Amino acid sequence: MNKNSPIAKYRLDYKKPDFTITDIDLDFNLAPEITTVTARSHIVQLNKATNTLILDGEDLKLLAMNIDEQPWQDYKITASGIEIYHVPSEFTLTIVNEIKPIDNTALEGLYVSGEALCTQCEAEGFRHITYYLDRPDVLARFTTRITANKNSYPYLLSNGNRIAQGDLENNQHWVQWQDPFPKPCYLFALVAGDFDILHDQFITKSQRKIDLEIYVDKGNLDRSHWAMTSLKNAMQWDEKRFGLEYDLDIFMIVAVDFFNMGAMENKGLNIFNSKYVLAKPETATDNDYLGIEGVIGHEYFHNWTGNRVTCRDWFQLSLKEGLTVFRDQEFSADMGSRSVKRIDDVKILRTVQFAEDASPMAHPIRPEKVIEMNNFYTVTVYEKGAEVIRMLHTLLGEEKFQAGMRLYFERHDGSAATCDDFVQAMQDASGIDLTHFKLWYSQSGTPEVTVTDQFDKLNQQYILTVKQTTPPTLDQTEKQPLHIPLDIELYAKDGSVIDLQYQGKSINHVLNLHQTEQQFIFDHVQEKPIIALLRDFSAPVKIHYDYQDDELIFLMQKASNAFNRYDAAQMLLAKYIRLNVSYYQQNQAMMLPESVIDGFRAILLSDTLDPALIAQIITLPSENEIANLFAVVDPQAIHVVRQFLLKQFANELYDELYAIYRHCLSEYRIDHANMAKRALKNSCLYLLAYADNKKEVNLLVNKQYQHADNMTDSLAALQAAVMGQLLCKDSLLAHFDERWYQDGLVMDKWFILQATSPDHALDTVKQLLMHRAFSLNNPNRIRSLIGAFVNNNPAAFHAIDGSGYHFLIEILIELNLKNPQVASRLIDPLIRLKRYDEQRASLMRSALERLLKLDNLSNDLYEKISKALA
Ligand code: 0A1
Ligand code: ZN
Repeated sequence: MNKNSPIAKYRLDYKKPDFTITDIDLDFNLAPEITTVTARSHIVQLNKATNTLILDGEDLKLLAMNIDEQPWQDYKITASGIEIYHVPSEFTLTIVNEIKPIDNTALEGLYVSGEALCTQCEAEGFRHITYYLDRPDVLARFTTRITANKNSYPYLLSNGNRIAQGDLENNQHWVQWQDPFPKPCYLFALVAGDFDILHDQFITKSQRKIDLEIYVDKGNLDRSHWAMTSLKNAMQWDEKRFGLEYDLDIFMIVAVDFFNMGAMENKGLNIFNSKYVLAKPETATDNDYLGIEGVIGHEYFHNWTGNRVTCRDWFQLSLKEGLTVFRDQEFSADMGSRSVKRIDDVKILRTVQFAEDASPMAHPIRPEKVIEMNNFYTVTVYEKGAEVIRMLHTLLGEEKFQAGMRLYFERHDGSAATCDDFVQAMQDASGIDLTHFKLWYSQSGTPEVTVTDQFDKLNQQYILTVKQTTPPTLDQTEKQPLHIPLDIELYAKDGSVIDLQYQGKSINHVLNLHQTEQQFIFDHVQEKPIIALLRDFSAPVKIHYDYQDDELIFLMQKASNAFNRYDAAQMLLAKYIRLNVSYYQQNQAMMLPESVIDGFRAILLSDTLDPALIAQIITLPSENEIANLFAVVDPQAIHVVRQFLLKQFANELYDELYAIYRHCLSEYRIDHANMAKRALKNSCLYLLAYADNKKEVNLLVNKQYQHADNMTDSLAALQAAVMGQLLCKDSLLAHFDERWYQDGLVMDKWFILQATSPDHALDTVKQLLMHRAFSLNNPNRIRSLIGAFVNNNPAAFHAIDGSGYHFLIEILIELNLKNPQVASRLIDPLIRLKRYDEQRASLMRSALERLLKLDNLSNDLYEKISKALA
């Protein structure tokens, strides 16, 4: 951590390691205050030109060093590790060092979570445990022996299989683990603590019996069953869809309360943020259940895509993350509603990833230059990375895509690979030329595709002209045309689908865009068709086409693709949002035509559509989604316009919303059909909360809250009360607090609601910093109170007096030292100053300049601030 000399690394500077480590024996003598680590590594020289071994290490106290069992003094400790001179070409290195888990508030390396000790080593956490070649292309076989107090730490866990254990004097005991699969050190894990354990088994397709164990805090066993169900579903799905079987005899998941991210795929011993494990109907919403299913799947799928084949260097992160997100998305789609899942994923991409492209942190899915690797666990690497894999899947089709996967494993199993290796396997297995497609890995930014059309009645031809351009991003000014798969469909006025053909041949509905401008001609088209563009969001692009309102209403009702229906509704709303923002800015009255309301009414009353899809269509875009429609964002105007639209919908559709609400009341079950009904019911309730008929709605909301037997319904009622500023708001908030204040995960929901409330949110957030359930040491609490405020309450955060920025700076000053990773995620909304008017931009700039002057500014924050101020 040094603001004056953070060293950037470049992808193109990759060099093979000079040495490798084939085997490592770790021995931990565990205690929270001081842990002693003894590491015995078998080291082999790879580059004959050097006999200096350079190991990474941070915050370590070296106690002893031996080479081939002899004390070794020929070394120097440096700022980033240790240099050991004149080493032999093959030898055993023994290092003994001390670490202090209790002081580790950054939650990287070995740290204390509640009563337990646990590790987080991705990306570069292992260097906080011992001196090592902390890079993903060094793969070693690990054995780990852990000694600790038996009362405080009855369970001692690490990767692989338990091979020995025993008791010692003074209430100490030990366990030894062996992982037969060579792995990079970022996949190392250790957990010590006292837990309740849920046991189960899975029989693989080749009839191997796998023990499944989920470790949770004592008393939480009744919240671990859904995670186990999800795990078994994931194991089965990976066998069926990808032909991939689990490889060890045991698979463990540990839930911890203090975790910087969602979860971690350590070999055989996944460590999870408890948010993505614990669920029971009283405490978890339907979305929590879906989140758990997705993250359990994600980490499990990493066993092949990430662990068996890992990354050569961290610039290749999307090799494992983009692919694994694609796999978890497909898993969730196969388990539930494919179209609803697709829309949810697209929403995240359009809201958060498009915003990242428009920010100073814009980068390709395979970054070129990195100061702090932890800053690159981004929506671009993950979600856009998954879109790139999805485009490959669209271009190849399932069968060839799976052939590509098989070839990829055949070539790279047990080794560290690159994104190029992956695309090469896809190309070789399919015979499809992917040379141009590879540009998606190196070009950043959101491509814009503009479509114009022409109907030639005389020749019965429909002609599409498609142009593409990618606006410059901060990291890259020059852009080239990409290979974009554009999935389309044409409709006649009666709703029938028009066959795509040209000169007697049928044309595939996925058009291949390669050039800045291309034309596509369709024959035998008898009338001007209505076009559905970007079916299923076939590419991560912005699309422009001059739709008329009636065409969008037609697509909302008739498009065969659910995403297109949803998207047509979004485009219709976007049109009137833009218009009303400019009306508002010019002090004119806002308006929404009756025909638009009628279009939504028809969707609401449809008895053929999936209720969850209806819920998505009638949910207005968030203020952040709306912000992406504008080059210069006016958060105040966006807020007012959105509130206006909510009110219009609520009042105009009041009777229908009420009726559908009642129609959807049903007994609580956890299955997708039941969840879908609940989603629609609660979307209706949410809209109703904005109606003028406050009295009636207040009764309805209050009643739902009082009678709810599950968190989805209680929280939906509470949300309606807060967002609609209903009379019952304060009493319900107080009741919720009293009932749940001891349960951090539940209180997170309560914090989020108040942080995103339209009413005096900043004052409330400041007060809640002192709440009994809040702690600035716990990343989940920080994200739900402070993160929700700065990210999801843009009108309040961007208050024109700068109070939101000032508040964030104070918090960041504290977190910069405590937990740089969490601080660095919180700063994102502040570095986007170029998206705002001059007054806000200058306030944001001075806030950032203040931070830049800090002593001990972390590399994490430095990287982002320096880009923002450049
Ligand atoms: N590989 C994990 C994500 C992860 C990354 C970094 C972490 O700590 C800095 C923790 C987890 C995943 O993709 O799930
Ligand atoms: Zn992952």
